[in-house]
Amino acid sequence: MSRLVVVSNRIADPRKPAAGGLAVALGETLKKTGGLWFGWSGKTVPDGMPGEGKLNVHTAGTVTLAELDLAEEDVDAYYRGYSNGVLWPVFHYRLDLAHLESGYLSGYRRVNRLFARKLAPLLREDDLIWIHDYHLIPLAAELRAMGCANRIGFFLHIPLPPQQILAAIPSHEWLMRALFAYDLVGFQSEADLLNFSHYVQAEATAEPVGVSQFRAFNSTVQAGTFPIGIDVDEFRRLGQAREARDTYDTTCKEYSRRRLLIGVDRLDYSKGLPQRIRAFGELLREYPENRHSATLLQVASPSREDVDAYVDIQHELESLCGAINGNYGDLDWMPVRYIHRIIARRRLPGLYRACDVALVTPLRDGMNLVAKEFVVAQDESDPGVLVLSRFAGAAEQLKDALLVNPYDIPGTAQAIQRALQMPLEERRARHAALLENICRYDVHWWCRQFLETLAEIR
Ligand code: ADQ
Repeated sequence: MSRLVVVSNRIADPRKPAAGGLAVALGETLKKTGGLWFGWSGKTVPDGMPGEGKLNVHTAGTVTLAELDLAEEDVDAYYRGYSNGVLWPVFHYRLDLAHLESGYLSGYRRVNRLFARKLAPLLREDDLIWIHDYHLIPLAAELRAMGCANRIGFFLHIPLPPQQILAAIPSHEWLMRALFAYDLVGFQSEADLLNFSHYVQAEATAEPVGVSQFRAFNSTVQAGTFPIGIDVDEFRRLGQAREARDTYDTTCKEYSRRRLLIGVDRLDYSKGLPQRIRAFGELLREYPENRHSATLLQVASPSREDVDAYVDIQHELESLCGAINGNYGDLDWMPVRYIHRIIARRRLPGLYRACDVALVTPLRDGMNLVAKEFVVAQDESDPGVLVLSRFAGAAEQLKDALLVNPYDIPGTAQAIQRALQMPLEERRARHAALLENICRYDVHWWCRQFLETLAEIR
C-alpha cells in the first residue's frame, strides 16, 4: 500500500476531538499508511519575504504533519485575495462579489510554487498524493514542473460553475489547464462534472473521450463525482455523549411549547441566510398560526471577517432579524434567535435532535454537511424534517428532503409550513430514506472511493 500524502490549505490534527469528519476519515488512512499531511500553519512569519516560508515538521503518532508559515504579503494575495476574493465568489456563481481586476494571481502562483518547493523533498517515489480544494489548483502542475511523477489526485470541495461564469476569470484557461496535471479530478456533484465537461468542450476545442476521461490542452484527465459524506458513527457517538444529551434536554425545556427551526452555517454569503430569514418572516405573515409558536434558531459562526463582503452580510442579517423580532416579537416570544458564534461540535447532535425542522438553504454549496448531520441526529421514531436548497450538492443525493429554491421566498415559506405540518408517517418514511443514503455514502466511503480510483488509474 502506497503512503498517502494529503495537501490542503489548512491542516487539522486528526487526534483532536474538535476535528471534523474529513480530518477523521483522512486521519485513518494517513495512520494506516504512515502518511504525511502538508499545509499552511495558519501563521505568518513577521517580516517574511514573499515566496518564502518556514516549514515545521512534527509527528503525531504514525502521521507526519508538515506545516508551513507564510509571509503576511503572501497570505494577503494567496489566501484572502485570490482564493477567497476571486475563486470563492466566482465558483459560487457570484461574479458581482469577485475582485477580478486585482493583482492577486501572482501571489496565488507564488504560494503554490512555494508549497511545491517545500513538499517535493519530503516525497517518496511511490507516494499517492491527494490535494484538496480551490486554494491549491495549480499545485500538481508546479510539482510536475519539478519532475514529480507521482500519482496525484485533486478534490474540489466547492462547486464548479458553468463555463460562461468561469470564463470571466481573466486567467481561467491557465487555471483549468492546471487541472490536467492531475491523474484524477473529483467533484462533489454531477452538476459540477457537467460544468467541467462543458468547459472542456467549449474552451479547448476538444471532445471528452469516454465517460469520465477528458481531453484538452494536449493532455487527458480522469474526472468523476465523489460526493463527500459525514462520519456517521462518530456523529452518533457524539450524540450519545453527555454534552449532547444535556443540550437536548435544556433546549427541549426552554422551547417546550414551541416548534423549533434550526439553521447552522458559517456566516457566508453563499449560505442564503438573508433569504432564509425573509422566508421565515413570510411564514409568519402568510401563516399566522405560527406566531407565538415557531422559533427560528440561527447559528452563524464568524468567518473571513477581514473580507468586505462578509462584513456586509453580517450587517444585513442583523437588521433583518431585528426587523422580524420588532414586527412580530412579544413579551414572551422572540421569533428569531440569531447567534453569531461557533457552537461546540459536541453539542450539535443534541441541538439538531431538539429541533422540528432544519433550514439548509444555501444559494450555492459544494455539498453541505449540516444537512447530513441533522438527519443522523434525529430520533427515528419522531424525526424532524429537512428543508434543503436544490442548489446544494447534497440535493442530488437527498431527494427525500423538501427541496426548495431559496430565491423563491414565498415558495420556501410554503415548504417550511409543509414541514411544520407533516404527519408522523411521512416524516418517518422520508427520514428513513435519507438516513439510508447518508449511511451508505459516508465519509469513509468517499475516502476509499477516491483513493481506490486514483490508485487504479493507469
Ligand atoms: P463549509 O462551507 O465550511 O465547507 P459545510 O459542509 O456546511 O460547509 O459545514 C462544514 C462543518 O462545519 C459541518 O460539520 C458543520 O457542523 C460545521 N459548522 C458550520 N457552522 C457551524 C457553527 N455555527 N457552529 C458549529 N459548527 C458549525 C466546504 C463546502 C461544503 C462542503 C464541505 C466539505 O463549502 O459545500 O460540504 O466543504 O466538502
